[in-house]
Amino acid sequence: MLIRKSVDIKPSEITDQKLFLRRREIFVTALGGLAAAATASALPLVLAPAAAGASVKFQDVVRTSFSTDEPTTGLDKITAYNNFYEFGTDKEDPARNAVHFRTRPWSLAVEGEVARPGVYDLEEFIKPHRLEERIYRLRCVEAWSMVIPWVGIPLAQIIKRFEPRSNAKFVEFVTLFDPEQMPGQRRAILDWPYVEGLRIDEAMHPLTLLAVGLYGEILPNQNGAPMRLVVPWKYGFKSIKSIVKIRFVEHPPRTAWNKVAPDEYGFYANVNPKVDHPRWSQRKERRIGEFFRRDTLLFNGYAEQVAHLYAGMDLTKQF
Ligand SMILES: Nc1nc2c(c(=O)[nH]1)N[C@H]1C(S)=C(S)[C@@H](COP(=O)(O)O)O[C@H]1N2
Ligand SMILES: [Mo]
Repeated sequence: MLIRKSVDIKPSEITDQKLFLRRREIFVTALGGLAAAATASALPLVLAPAAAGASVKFQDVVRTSFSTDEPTTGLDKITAYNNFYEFGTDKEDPARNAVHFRTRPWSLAVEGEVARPGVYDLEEFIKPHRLEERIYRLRCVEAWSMVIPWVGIPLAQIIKRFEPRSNAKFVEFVTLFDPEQMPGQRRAILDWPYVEGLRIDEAMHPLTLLAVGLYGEILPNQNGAPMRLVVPWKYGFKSIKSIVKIRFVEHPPRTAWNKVAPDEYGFYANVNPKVDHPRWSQRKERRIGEFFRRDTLLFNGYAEQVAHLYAGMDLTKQF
């Protein structure tokens, strides 16, 4: 068996080996950074990946009143049942194929209709902010849901610092494009890189979170490390992972899922039990870890906070 394995070794596996070695270097630096931060900085922030099985806890994560008090889904489930097509289309693929994904160093390009465009180092632009815990539901268009204790920063706080101009009506988000690290991108399942978008008022809504962690720890790679969007009243595919670019634009961006199937995945993608997916009902959902299906709620239960954003719109047409 061992001999077969070495004979069958693919170029991708050799690359993985190299990445793994590099990752160990990064991990050592991360621990160094953690020790230094604990003594020197007011806001210790370590976003470097942990070694497999290890974890890096954030310090001083603030609890707010935005969280649901529903029981949270187990960490084992949140990290083993994922949608992240860059790492494969099966739910188990991301946990397996994203192990060696390099998430440090990481920078974010800010472009378009803003006074302060540029390329920002992840840790630098996060540093001025307090990290918050937000326990939100995540409801996938495939009709399953979870309750996840995210750690992140309200996106509005970050956007304000870039100073969008008045003609910035929409925000486009782009995932890393790196087929060498992301095997799913070697196949034309989607028009890579993954792109998502929000109206500027949706992006600035206090519920919209830029997540950098969950369960108090840095984001596991399969959940969108080092940073991903979380828009709790919309279907999961709006919550784009591993973001490298934010573009402020005047017109609605063409999003990855909308491009492949516009009749199935609308730009708004607000959770709505009354608007079925063309191939299945959205009336109910299965909470991962539960046996009986439960009713899906309008705007995923956040109607009180967000319904006003869509006043006067026909949600069956602008789905
Ligand atoms: N870049 C990228 N972001 C993505 C996806 C993806 O395939 N690629 N899948 C989306 C979908 S369909 C869902 S349901 C959520 C799943 O997030 P989770 O794996 O953390 O539960 O991520 C979303 N963000
Ligand atoms: Mo999804």
